[in-house]
Amino acid sequence: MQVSPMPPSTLHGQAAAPADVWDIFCRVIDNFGDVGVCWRLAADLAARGHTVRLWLDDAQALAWMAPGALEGRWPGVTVHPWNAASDPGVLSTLRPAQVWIEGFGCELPEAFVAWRACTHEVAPIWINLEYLSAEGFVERSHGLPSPVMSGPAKGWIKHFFYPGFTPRTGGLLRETDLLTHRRNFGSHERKAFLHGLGIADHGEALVTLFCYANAPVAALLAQLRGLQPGAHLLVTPGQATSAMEAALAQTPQACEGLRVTHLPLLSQTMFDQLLWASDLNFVRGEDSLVRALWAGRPFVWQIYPQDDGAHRAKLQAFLSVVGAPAPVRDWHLHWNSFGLAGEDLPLPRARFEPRSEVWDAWAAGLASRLAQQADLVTQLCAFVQAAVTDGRAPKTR
Ligand code: TRH
Repeated sequence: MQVSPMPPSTLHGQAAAPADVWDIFCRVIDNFGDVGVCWRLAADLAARGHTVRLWLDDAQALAWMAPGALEGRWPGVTVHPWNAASDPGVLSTLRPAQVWIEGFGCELPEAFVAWRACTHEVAPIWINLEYLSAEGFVERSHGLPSPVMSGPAKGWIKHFFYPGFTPRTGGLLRETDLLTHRRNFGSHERKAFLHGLGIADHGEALVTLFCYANAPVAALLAQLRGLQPGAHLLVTPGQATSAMEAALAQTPQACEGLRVTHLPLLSQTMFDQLLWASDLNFVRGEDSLVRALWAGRPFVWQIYPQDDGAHRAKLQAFLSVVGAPAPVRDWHLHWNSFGLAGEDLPLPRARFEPRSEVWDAWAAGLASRLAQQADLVTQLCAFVQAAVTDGRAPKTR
């Protein structure tokens, strides 16, 4: 079975018929991105009328990321421990799903696959959801089939589904009401939001810091100290806090003249609002990058480091696809190369103005341009619908 990606132009406004049940499988490698992306996907599908079971090997982060999710208080989504998918008692009560999503190439539990192969006549539409990248292979590989060669599902077909930034990819997660909420987040809402976090707005540039521990924070602090009328740095817990501590250990007076607030872990909804409220967002990995894009505010992305150095090409591909102007490009290169070359790369302050017209206009224009493309869930539903309509789901027996 080969299901070609739908031409993007046909997807706008298309209401894919809700599938009965979707199973999403996710293994947490590290950090928060795996669970963050899979949860957003699950919640978005549920909001569009689908029933979703999310199978996780480590669901702890959901307690703060999506309050109520673990207690089953999120309409349309249930969260299940990974091992339960191999439990015969659990399997015997499961309604078969129409769609399986294998998050980031995690292998599905064999007992789960075997149960399906033995008990149900029609195989699910099986999709391997890949990591986000702007590299050229994404357009080439999006939608390609991958036959299962052995095991209980031998003869079935998985499909690669690649998120991306261009119309020939699977697009980006964007809930149907996200941009309306962002537009309605005016100065009154911003003030109330910040007040809720205990932050008084004194008119300084508000800068959110969500980065890995090796980010060149000392250099950033030096840049922020020179800003007029001042800067207020909002530091997220975990690695960003460690990066701050490392900077202060290096230069104890690094924060002089700066306001610094350490934030608690916020729900994803509040995290989005934090990005909308800030003048400049430092984000990392995959999901927070996408949210910074939708915020339409200036941002700097720290890419998830890979041992083989492959992240450099990935960063360059991103900067080209989003048409980053020179100051934005410079900032990204500096922010990401520190520690790799072992050099103290100077950050060009003159080119760094969180409220600069170049940066503001580029970020806002990019958000509008990307919003013209069909979002990931719309595309996934269309993909599934095409496979179902064509009757191409193989028989299991
Ligand atoms: O945590 P990350 O570094 O995750 C990474 C990347 O996804 C990377 O691509 C992947 O390979 C690796 O994990 C295994 O960054 P990311 O993707 O931005 O995920 C962070 C999530 O945490 C995102 O969903 C936003 C959420 N978040 C909150 O909801 N509240 C918060 O207060 C914070 C700080 C984050």
